[in-house]
Amino acid sequence: MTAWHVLGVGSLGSLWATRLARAGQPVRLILRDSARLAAYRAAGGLTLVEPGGSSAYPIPAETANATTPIHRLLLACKAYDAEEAVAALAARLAPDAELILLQNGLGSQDAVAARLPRSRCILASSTEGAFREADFRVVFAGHGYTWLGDPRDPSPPPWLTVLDEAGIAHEWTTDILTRLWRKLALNCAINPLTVLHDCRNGGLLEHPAEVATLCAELTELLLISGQPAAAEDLHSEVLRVIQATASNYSSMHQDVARQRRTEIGVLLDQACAVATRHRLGLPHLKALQRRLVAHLTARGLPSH
Ligand code: NAD
Ligand code: KPL
Repeated sequence: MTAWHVLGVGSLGSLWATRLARAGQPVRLILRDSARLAAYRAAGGLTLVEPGGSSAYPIPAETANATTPIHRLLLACKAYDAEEAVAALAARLAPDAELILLQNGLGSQDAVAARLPRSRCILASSTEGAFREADFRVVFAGHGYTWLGDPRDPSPPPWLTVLDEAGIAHEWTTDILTRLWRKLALNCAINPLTVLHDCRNGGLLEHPAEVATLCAELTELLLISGQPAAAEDLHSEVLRVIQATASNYSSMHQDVARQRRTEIGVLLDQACAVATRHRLGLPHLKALQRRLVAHLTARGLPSH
């Protein structure tokens, strides 16, 4: 059986690793350095907390410096760490290596694929929700779906059946870029405003004009980027997501509240860069980027 190497033992990486291990799959965690490896070993494994209770999984772990070849790598770090993380592993990747990139937004996937021209990069877009309750202890907070696809090769990999066995709800799509663009637009319409208004997602119902204007500009952006399917009824879907997740804080709001770096670089920055490339004005989106950058800078957080 091919081992699943998992780099990024945070929320989503732990959620995948524990379910794969539970299904009897060989899993190996790749930790940042020997100090994290020692902390993991002291914790005795990864714990997954679900409504039915919590279970611990003593999954073997290593650092990037191990020498065994990697045939299948689940990359589950944040988008801003992705390129550097794979660079450190490049020498270990077997010629037939496949990577599953779980990063949100757009931009990091191309950067990873450009570094690894011989490897197959499968992109993912997930609506599952998980958070770290403590080190190596992850709560499965929201059931969802993971779409997987490869813009360069429409054939599904044979190991998708393993995801069924592991209870990882997923679907293979030949249109993964549409999914990723749609999610990027949703995140650009919701996440920065929740930070600037310091509110839960539902708080945006008090700013309907601001949300509507952003959705109109994002729709223009998707259309000029050749993503008409991602643009369809964007405003209605944004309102639907705001209502469905009204009591949640967006991931960007949570990052700022915890003084953590945000993924603005692969969301709003990416959207504004594409607009500039197409000579599209989009004044509200660009003003939103300036406001968010000022907000992050004032709090001592990275602005990209
Ligand atoms: P996280 O911060 O919880 O976990 C990332 C982990 O990667 C951290 O433990 C970090 O130390 C580790 N890491 C970073 N660089 C590394 C390196 N070089 N070597 C080893 N480990 C390294 O992040 P997350 O919430 O799991 O998010 C991962 C990606 O999934 C993000 O792009 C996020 O937007 C996306 N996502 C997350 C969720 C969720 O519910 N958490 C849902 C959908 C999408
Ligand atoms: O994906 C999200 C996020 O917070 O990043 C939304 C859809 C906005 C839900 O909170």
